[in-house]
Amino acid sequence: MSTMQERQIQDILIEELMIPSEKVAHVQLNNPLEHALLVLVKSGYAAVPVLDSSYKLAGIIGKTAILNEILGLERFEIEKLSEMRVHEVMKSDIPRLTKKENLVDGLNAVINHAFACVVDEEGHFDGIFTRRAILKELKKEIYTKSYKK
Ligand code: 4BW
Repeated sequence: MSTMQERQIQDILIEELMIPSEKVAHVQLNNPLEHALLVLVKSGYAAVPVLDSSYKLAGIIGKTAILNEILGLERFEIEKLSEMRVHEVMKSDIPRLTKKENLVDGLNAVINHAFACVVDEEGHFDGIFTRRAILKELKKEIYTKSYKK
């Protein structure tokens, strides 16, 4: 890759490609698991961000984690959906990005995750950066290169 192309990629900021918070489905720390499962099923997403009451990022929660949690020896223990809260099941060790990081930082963050959450200096949730955003940029890059040949 040429220096010119590298510079262009590093000039693309996360804030240009992220999905802003108001368009991101999310749940809150103290929501019952039942609410989280409803949001996940209705939105169609496998996992969504978890926020605290001041809109700070706390983690993410996914369908598989919820189903694993309520899986008993012989049946799903459905009653747990109303007894347990999101904070008991969510994953908090997740990649985080800031708006001013660039596409390469974003690429590193989504190698092992379908999306990375974007936060400000105080941890407030700004949005998400997805694998789809990276793939769209790579597609542009490939098309531009083919066109130049
Ligand atoms: O409802 C959907 N609309 C569209 N346009 N695409 C969807 C939808 N649901 C899934 N997809 C596609 C996307 O390409 O399937 C991919 C995997 O979805 P996921 O992970 O396993 O639910 C989607 O890839 P992506 O856009 O790169 O998104 C990666 C992950 O980011 C999703 C989901 O966990 C999260 N996500 C994306 N948009 C979101 C969101 N979470 C909450 N709110 C959003 N608006």
